[in-house]
Amino acid sequence: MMKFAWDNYKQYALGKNELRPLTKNGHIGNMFGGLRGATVVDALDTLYIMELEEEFQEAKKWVEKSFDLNVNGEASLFEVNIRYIGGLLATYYLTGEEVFKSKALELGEKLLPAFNTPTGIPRGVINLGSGMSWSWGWASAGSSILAEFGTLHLEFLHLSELSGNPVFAEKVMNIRKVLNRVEKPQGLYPNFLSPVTGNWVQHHVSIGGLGDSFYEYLIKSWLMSDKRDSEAKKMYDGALEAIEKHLVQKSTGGLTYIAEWRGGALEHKMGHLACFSGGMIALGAEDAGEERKQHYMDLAAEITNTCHESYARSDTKLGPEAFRFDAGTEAMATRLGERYYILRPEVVESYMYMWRLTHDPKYRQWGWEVVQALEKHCRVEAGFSGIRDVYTTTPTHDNMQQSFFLAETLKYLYLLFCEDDVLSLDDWVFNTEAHPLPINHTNFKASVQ
Ligand code: DMJ
Repeated sequence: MMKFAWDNYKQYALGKNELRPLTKNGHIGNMFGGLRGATVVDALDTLYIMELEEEFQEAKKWVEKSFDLNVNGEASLFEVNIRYIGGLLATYYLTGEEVFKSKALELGEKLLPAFNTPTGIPRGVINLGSGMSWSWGWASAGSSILAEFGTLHLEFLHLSELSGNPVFAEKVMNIRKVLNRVEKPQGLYPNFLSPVTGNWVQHHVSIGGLGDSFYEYLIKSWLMSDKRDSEAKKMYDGALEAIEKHLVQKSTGGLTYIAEWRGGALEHKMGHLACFSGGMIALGAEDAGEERKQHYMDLAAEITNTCHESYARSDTKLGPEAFRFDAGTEAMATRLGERYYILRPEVVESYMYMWRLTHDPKYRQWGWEVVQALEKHCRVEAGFSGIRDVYTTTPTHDNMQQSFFLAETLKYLYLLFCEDDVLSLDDWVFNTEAHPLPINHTNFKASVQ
């Protein structure tokens, strides 16, 4: 599947950001500010890990010869960090090849002006040429997004480590400071924060989109520091406790899910994005103390089961973008606009963690069901495509092979069927785009205050 996805991207879209597999051309989009080759950089480490050597060399050659960082355009700080910097750093650590390190550092420098705000909380959009930065037009009152400024920590610590320049680590440690200072409503972290005042702008809380990887990076910061960054662990424990108290629900049919919170009122909806949380909670359970460990493993298994149900209850056996628990519905999309599947990884991501941490064979079984469904409904003549409606067996394709399909979905599926020592969880943490970063077993100064 990886070879098919890559070969088609290479044939029809090399150098563009994504492949359009129906029209057999490339897509550039407006997320990466003039940067190109998002699929190349996102796919590098997956090709390497899968030992697709020829294909890895093709990707590497493109980075060496054609990857231009002197661009001018508005980029998402978050997306550039998780896909490009994460992909380059992981490939450097896996191969030791300097080109990946130098590109990561050069790109990292270009992101720094986004932090020039009164609080040091970065804005979401940056012009990679001029260094000017903005908040997203759609974000309330010029706010920055929790999942965006909260998903820089892992990569930025590595940028400091590799460059010897503390500035990257300082920027992300300051984000922590601001977050620790501001009062949390009932211990929860809302999704919108003003980079000017450092106060919350709106009280919407979600473990799915807009919040998700902030929580993920707290527990992974702790793990990546070889369990020395106790501030991150404390923040994670506090956040998870509040989430469990206020957001975790049980449906009448007995399914556990995590609802969204709008200033106190619950919306009984779970996004596909929120399905990473089963894996995250299992990953953190080990260090929750004897008493809590089993409790969190059970919670992780229940949430993963609910996400599996969202797949099992569809005609394609792929899950919708969001599913709801209301008006007699359980784990199914109720709105037309939420029935699509865009090759997202979060459900198989949780299967991979649950498999590694429990070895219950059902997770491999569930992963295999996803493989079969992808082959049946998403494979088209020239690549893999998202579908517009998971509830019909003759779905319309959206003509987009997302770069995270190669970075994450296929990598997590592959790891689900590998031995545990392939990218062992004892040695690596995956950034939120599934790019592996090494756990520091020696002296990683930047990660500990
Ligand atoms: C990926 O880019 C990352 O996993 C991110 O954290 C959330 N969204 C996509 C995949 O769905």
